[in-house]
This record gives sequence, structure tokens and C-alpha cells, in this order.
Amino acid sequence: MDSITITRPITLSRYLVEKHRGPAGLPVDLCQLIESVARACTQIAVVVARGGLADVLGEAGSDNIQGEAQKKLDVISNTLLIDANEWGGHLAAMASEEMDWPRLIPARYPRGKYLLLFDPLDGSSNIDVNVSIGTIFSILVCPEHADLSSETAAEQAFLQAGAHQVAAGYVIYGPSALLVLTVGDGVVAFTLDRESGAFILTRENIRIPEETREFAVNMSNQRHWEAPVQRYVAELLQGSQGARGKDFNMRWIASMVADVHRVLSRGGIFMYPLDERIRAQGGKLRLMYEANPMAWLVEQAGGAASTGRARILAITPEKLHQRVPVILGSKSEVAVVVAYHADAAC
Ligand code: P6P
Repeated sequence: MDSITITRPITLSRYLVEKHRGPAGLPVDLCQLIESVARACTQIAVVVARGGLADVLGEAGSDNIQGEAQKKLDVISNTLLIDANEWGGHLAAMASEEMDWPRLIPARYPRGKYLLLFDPLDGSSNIDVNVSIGTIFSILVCPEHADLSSETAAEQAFLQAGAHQVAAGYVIYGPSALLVLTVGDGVVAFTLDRESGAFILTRENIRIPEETREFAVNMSNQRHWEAPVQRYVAELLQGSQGARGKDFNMRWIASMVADVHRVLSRGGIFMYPLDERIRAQGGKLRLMYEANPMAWLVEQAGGAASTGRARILAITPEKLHQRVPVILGSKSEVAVVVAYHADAAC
């Protein structure tokens, strides 16, 4: 009988075990925490896919700290992530876009050394129109003498620059559910096998092309942008007739996970820059659980991530829900935008 070649898929579990055994020496409890987050995202993928077949669409009838009306799936996803992670003994606390303050681990469970931050369902304005959305997560080490005596006191423990992350990733709920992950030695992607419930390694060593002809920004805000971004985008729009000497293409899904996944997959520049309407808040996107994890993934894939004036991962946060301008993607294009900000500052 001919030999049968069985290709043994590499599951997330096996990938993490090999990261633990290998040079990275990933701690076992961090591996277990990442798996726990992935399991919660598998549950979110199921609920998101149910859509109109279950009572999960539409508004939840509440607002989050951002003053944004919460969708039912925002609240459900937040609850699934909390329920999956609070008992494992890996966490000192959790923080979420959907919660005003960090959530401490209940006394009935052991506390661990990590802090988990997440945007449980990013892009929720797209939920009711069936466009890709996603969960973004970031993992930090809790400082040894952190004050975890109350939820408000615990905020200080989270206020670490993005360069201190030990793991970051997102799950995009699209035609496939994909987990994209970095633990500091490159970026890999796993595809959810809905039959087995396992995330299967489907892409390794994801790299962002240095050059690109594709940009992502919400053009309806153009009149509010600062001069450097006005200048940069105007040149893109001039195409081969202008200073750049080549034509560009534009995409805007208005779901950060989907737009950044495209940048990671084929290059591009993604921008949510400062504009006059949001200057007082510091920007639109949140530093701790949107910009920082995405910035680390992008840098690990050979790209760059800046506010236009500073490397995102170098920012020391002052507030848990702090917002920042985000310009990330192909290194050469981010460099142009940063240079234009520097020119304007002179
Ligand atoms: P706008 C989704 O609400 C989000 O936070 C990001 O996922 C997305 O990139 C951005 O806001 C879209 O903002 O102003 O274009 O709707």
C-alpha cells in the first residue's frame, strides 16, 4: 500500500510549546495566557458568525467610557474575554476599551504576573453591515510592586510604553477568522479551523513591503488635518502627475483590524492622523489597546509606526484610554509623513 503522507498542521498550541522550548524561551504561563485569549476569540468568532441568526446585532443600550454607544457584540465579546481569562492564574488585571477602569482578578482566583489589554470588538460600526471586525489584544508584565488595591489604583500598572509588550495580536473575523500574533520574534498568522476549533499556522515571517502604492485614511476628514498630512495626501492624489511620480490607490474599511491586516498582508500606509476636531482628545485611536499592539506587529513585520512626531511604542502613557494619532505601515511611506511633520516644525 502506498505510504500516506499526513501533513501534521502546526496548531497554536504546538507553536507556543516550540516557542517555549526554543531560543525565545517563552514562559509557560505566557503561552497559556495567549491560548486562553485565542480560545475566547474562537467563541467570539462563533457569535459574530451567528449575526442575525441570534439576538446579537444592534445597540446594547449603553455607552462606554469613550461615550460611544455600545453594540451588543461589544458587550458580549468583552464578557467572553473576561470569563475566559480571569480564572487561569496568569493575570494580575485586565483592561478593555469597554470598561472604565481595569478589572482586578477576583479573590477566589490566583493572581498571575501579566496584564491583558484588549479592544474586544474593534470596528463595531461595521458589525450590522457584515464587514470584517476584530479583537485586538496586548500583554504586559505587571510591575512587581504595583498597587492593585482598587480598580482605579490599578490603572498605574498599565501605564507602560508599548515597547514593553511581551505579546500582541489580533483576531480578524472575516471570510476566515485569522489570529495574527507576535511574541517579539516576527509575525505569524493562524487560521481558525472551525471544525476542530484549533488555530492552524498558515503564514510565517510576515513582512511588510518597504514600498507601497496603497494608502488608507478617512478622506472625509481632510479639511481638518494638519498641514504635513494635507501635504502628504495631496501628493498621493496627484499621482504620477505630481511630486511622487507614481499613482496610488486608496482603501478605507473603517475597521482598524481589517485595514491593518491588509497592510500586513500586502503593504500600504494606514493613517488616523490628528485633526482639529479631535485635537483635544489627542486623536481618535486608543494607544494602549489599539495603537500599541498594532504598532508592535507592524514593526516586527519590518514596517514603522508613528504619531507623525514620535515612535508610537516609545510613548509613555498618562491615561489608560489615552488616544494618539496613528501613521503606520510601509517604512518608506511612514518616513515621508514623519519628514513632513519635521519640516513643518522647523
Ligand atoms: P471613522 C472603529 O470604530 C475605529 O475605532 C477603528 O477601527 C477605525 O479605523 C476607525 O475607528 C474608523 O473611524 O472615523 O473612519 O469611522
